[in-house]
Amino acid sequence: MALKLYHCKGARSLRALWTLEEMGLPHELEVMEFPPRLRRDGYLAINPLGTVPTLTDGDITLTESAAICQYLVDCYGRDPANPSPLGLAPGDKDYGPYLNWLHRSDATLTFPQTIVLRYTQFEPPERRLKQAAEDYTQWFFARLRCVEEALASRDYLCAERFTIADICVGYALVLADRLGLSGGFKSNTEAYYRRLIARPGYLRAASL
Ligand SMILES: N[C@@H](CCC(=O)N[C@@H](CS)C(=O)NCC(=O)O)C(=O)O
Repeated sequence: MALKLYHCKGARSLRALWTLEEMGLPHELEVMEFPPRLRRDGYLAINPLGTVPTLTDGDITLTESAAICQYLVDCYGRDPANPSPLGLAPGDKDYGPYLNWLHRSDATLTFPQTIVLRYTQFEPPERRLKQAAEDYTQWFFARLRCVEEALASRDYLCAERFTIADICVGYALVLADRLGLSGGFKSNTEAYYRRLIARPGYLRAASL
């Protein structure tokens, strides 16, 4: 096994690192200054987009955080003698919702947050856009209703257990917290978020 993760503290690469920690998979970790395209010599040769995460596994390279989580459970969590509970497979009852949450975690939940982050923190003061930040904050909370509703009668999003769907959606809640938006979580979401970030696997990943 030759897994290597390129990570920046607090970035989406936390999803991949959290999955590695939950699975107990041996890996090499490189923690870089953000943004790595400017701060880590040679990073664009590894990932031409300059984004994190990047996972390499021998000559395979992945750069999408939710895809990396799925790759890890599918390629390293399917030992019939000891399958990882973090992944679902076609044929599992909740496989459809599981895939939907994996994609939703980025395409629907972190997408509006990225605009808030950019126009409240990353741009220089003269380029910040209060209106865009407010509008996309509202957009985020409108989309977050799906999480609140899904948790009305269960502790985790699918399969009645903790999976990478929770890791991927959980990162959107971590980012919301970082953006100062967690005060807007409704009760199910708030309790879920507390449950996720109390996990030893999360705590280890977040500390690195
Ligand atoms: N859809 C990608 C997004 C990757 C991404 O945009 N990562 C951000 C950090 S959270 C980044 O590296 N930004 C730095 C840059 O754009 O230079 C994923 O989920 O991995």
